[in-house]
Amino acid sequence: MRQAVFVSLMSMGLLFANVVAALPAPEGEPILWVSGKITESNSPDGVEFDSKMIKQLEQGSITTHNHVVAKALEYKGPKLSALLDYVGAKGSSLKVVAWDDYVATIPIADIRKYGVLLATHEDGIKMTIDGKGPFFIIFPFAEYPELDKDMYYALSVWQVRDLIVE
Ligand SMILES: Nc1nc2c(c(=O)[nH]1)N[C@H]1C(S)=C(S)[C@@H](COP(=O)(O)O)O[C@H]1N2
Ligand SMILES: [Mo]
Repeated sequence: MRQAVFVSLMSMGLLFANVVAALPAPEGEPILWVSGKITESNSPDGVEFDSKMIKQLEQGSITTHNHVVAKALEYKGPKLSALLDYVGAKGSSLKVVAWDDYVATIPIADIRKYGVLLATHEDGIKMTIDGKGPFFIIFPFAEYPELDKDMYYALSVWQVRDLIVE
């Protein structure tokens, strides 16, 4: 009996450890805040990222023009799908909030289908907040002509600050 109680307490403990599934806290200054329908956390509101955590995510590259820049430039940064997997995203859309309080909501199916990036670099140069940084949502416009419409331009958020899984 006593052993059974001990075993069930142990498994409850393990279960609890699984539920809170704490990710390491950022060592540096947080630069991106992710919240909403996610299973992982490293802060009361969700997952905070510093630049080191951002670099550890699977990176991608997209060379494309966009509605702002006619010339094709190479964008690099974490794949948004890798970030969604890291935080344990359970929703179907991603609300993106910029430092200028601009808000856009991207279907997660589009993020996966088009390999959308949370770009940090443009032609090898790190984007800063006085430009399109620290993060610029990049769709592969050059590769998929069907993206060339207002909806996807409006989803190309720059100066990204918060991501909320809905
Ligand atoms: N941070 C931020 N990103 C944004 C916007 C904005 O106002 N702030 N406008 C969006 C909209 S509605 C469009 S159509 C394009 C506009 O880009 P442009 O005005 O540079 O052509 O960027 C998108 N990304
Ligand atoms: Mo727009």
